[in-house]
Amino acid sequence: MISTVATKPYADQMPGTSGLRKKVPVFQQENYAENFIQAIFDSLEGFEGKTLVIGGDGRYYNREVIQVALKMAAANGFGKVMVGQGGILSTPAASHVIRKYGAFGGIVLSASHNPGGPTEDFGIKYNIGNGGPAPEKITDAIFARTKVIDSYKIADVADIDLDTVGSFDLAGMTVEVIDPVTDYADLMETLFDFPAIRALIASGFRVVIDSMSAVTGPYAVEILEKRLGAPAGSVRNEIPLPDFGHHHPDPNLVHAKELYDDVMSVDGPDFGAASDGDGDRNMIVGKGMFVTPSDSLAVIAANATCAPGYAKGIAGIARSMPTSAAADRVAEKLGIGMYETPTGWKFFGNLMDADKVTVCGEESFGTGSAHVREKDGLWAVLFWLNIIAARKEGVKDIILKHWAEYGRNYYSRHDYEGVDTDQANALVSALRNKLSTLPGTQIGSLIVSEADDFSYLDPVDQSVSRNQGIRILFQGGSRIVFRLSGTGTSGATLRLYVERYEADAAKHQIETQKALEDLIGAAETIAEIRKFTGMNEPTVIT
Ligand code: VG1
Ligand code: CO
Repeated sequence: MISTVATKPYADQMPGTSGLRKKVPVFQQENYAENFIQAIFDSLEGFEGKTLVIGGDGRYYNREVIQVALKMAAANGFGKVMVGQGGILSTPAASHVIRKYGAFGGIVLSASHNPGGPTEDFGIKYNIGNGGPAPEKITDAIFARTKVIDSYKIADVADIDLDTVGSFDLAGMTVEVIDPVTDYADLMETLFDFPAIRALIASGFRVVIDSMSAVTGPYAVEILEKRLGAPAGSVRNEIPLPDFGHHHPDPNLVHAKELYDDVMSVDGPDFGAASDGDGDRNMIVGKGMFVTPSDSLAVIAANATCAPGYAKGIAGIARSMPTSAAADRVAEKLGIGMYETPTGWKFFGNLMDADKVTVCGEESFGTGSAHVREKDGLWAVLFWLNIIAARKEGVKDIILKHWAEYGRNYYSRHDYEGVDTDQANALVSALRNKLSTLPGTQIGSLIVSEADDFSYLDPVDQSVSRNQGIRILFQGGSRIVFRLSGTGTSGATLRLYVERYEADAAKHQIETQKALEDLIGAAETIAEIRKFTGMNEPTVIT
């Protein structure tokens, strides 16, 4: 009943910022998914008889790979697999299920904010027993294994019915198909003041969530409409579709523009939010105010005690290096630890496990806390609603007061997508070569104070991650950062992150791109982006 199937390695199965992501046709090559899944199992020890969690964001190819993963888990000796009904589990919900049921680990099938469909993206990620993405030590081992793999194990049995909740036998292993929403919704109720949010909504405060035809729909309907009493229809695009209804499920000002325009319109809702494909990202828009993810982290940290789950205060804050320093000022004021990590949620896990930090955030629309070990889109939305209900103020007032108290970190990210990979690498090496000569250089009125390639020493396990992004710091606290994306599936994406601190409240209303103009100009002077990319402008500005 168990077969060992001969296979040949693929050379390109290196996990990126968040798992292995490729176009669907790449995954459809013979044994491609099987090889990677077997490489995961071969890199783990001691899972015999233990539980594995499997779920995905419902995108095209999700169900097929889940069936394969179930049969391979059985053949490799897992005792039980918990899988979301319909193959659905948002990334934060998967993290929670792993933790709640003490599972050995989990396989999350998602390409997150990348489009889905027969010619679009798919992804596989392994999460460890703490519920978080596998650290580099494990992803490196998985990659090494993919390069030499010569066989995989699979049970020769019929497919499991993924649509019926219940327990099934699969070649001696138990498969438990679980409701994907309830555990997660229950967890949210323990963290936030649901009665206060319900009262806010009942008073006429209008909330809209755009699930972008991706995984958060069922979660948002259950929580916002059923448990918090928002009118039916408050959750838009609430049915997860394999191709996300051709949406690009990336919640930002470009791809969630419709929602943004609606909230900004005269009789639009008071509060709008959107999530990405797998439900770990969030975008927050209030009347007259778009909240940058970096500011969102700072505001959540500063107001954390409004929420029952955080009433005792937070232990510390962590942010990815390119995320603005807005949260640093909050940590300073609260007298708690502040950690700067490389990009990618996997770097926060150790800090949370060691109780060094409670809330974490990334500029890429990711915020979360130690309630799970992934970033969590709906969690951020509920946190904002809780803060609004507690402070009895709207988003705009909260943000303006925050800036008045802490100063404003003007912030923007410019993405250059679809750049030729060699050209992108050439740009980065040219930058690296001139790093030591930059300090002291004057560009316009800006003077470079420091320039380096970010390297991180994990304070918990002492592991070191190098080459995590080039930072150019200017006198006065402004900075620009360059790095190449590790989640794309075609060509290279260059990300330029730009930040300027402004203490003076009289200067907090400048249009962001204008406020950052000189830094954007300096980035071009230093990195010659136009020359290397052949592009005059970024493809996406957030
Ligand atoms: C991007 C973001 C990063 C995020 C990662 C995964 O990575 O910049 O902050 O953690 O996506 O998010 P990169 O390497 O492309 O810059 V998700 O929602 O795609 O799991
Ligand atoms: Co995501």
